[in-house]
Amino acid sequence: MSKRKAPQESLNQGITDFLMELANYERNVSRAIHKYNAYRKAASAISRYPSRIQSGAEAKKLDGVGAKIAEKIDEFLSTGKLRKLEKIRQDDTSASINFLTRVTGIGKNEHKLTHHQRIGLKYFEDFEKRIPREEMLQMQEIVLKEVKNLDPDYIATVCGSFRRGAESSGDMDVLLTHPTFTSESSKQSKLLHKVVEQLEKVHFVTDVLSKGDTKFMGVCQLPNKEDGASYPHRRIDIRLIPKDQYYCGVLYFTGSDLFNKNMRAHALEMGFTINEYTIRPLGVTGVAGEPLPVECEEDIFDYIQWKYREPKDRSE
Ligand code: DCP
Ligand code: CA
Repeated sequence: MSKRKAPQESLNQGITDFLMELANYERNVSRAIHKYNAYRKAASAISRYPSRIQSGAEAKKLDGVGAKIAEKIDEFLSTGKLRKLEKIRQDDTSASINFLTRVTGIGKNEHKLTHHQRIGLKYFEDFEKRIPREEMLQMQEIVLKEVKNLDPDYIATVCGSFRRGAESSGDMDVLLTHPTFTSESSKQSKLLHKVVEQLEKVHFVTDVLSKGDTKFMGVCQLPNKEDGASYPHRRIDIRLIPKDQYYCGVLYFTGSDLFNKNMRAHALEMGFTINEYTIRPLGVTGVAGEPLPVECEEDIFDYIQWKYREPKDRSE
């Protein structure tokens, strides 16, 4: 059931509609709450007016309708539209914000955002920026150093577009495993939490979006530059994967997604099914068998009789 009341058709619907659209724009995009209230008040007065308004001057007699709104009403009555509104509608930012506001009520209830959404807003502009490879290299160095310091038996790989050699990346995708953690062994969530805590301790990880036993999603930042300038905050995901599934994970998270699709299609032709965790043979009936042992990425290519492709050659 809709929480909104069904709008009552009024004689001056065209005018009240454009006033409410302006009101929402002022609230959601300009964050001008007084203008928002002014437009709403005018719209409300006009919606209660019992006859069809013929001019701005007529409307101006109503409480809440000032000179500027009267001018807009004149423009609307003579041309059937409003230049200000046309401009607003063409603007991508305001269109997006209005859309988001409508869908989730973000603008209205900022205090009701989830923690994840709040961090997303806090670093909104940073997260839109891609990460130059030079910075990814520095980030990788920090992560690998801290992991190895904790326990040299850890294995960690920065995957995603970075591993494919991309000049810039959208985020940092780190995979983590440890020889004592397999799909047969009991859960070892400490293995992930220890790494996250260490990265927080050295102030590399700055915020936590979510922290599960096997998947951490968060925010990180390189230490300030020599001149004191700071780097943008970046998105980082760390996944803890059982050792026996590690290389299927590395393959999957190295991508690209197009390459993954093509490789899976080839695997199917050869009678195997590959996913983010395992490679399994398909029986004659099409039922997947037990996972095959995998010690490195090459093993997976070998099973499906595909020539090994270096990460840099995996764009498709
Ligand atoms: N992946 C996939 N299919 C998806 C999403 C992801 O196969 N629907 C795999 C391939 C991607 C990898 O996970 O390369 C990481 O996902 P990202 O979205 O982080 O993609 P990239 O790291 O390739 O690109 P970007 O530089 O934008 O982060
Ligand atoms: Ca990525």
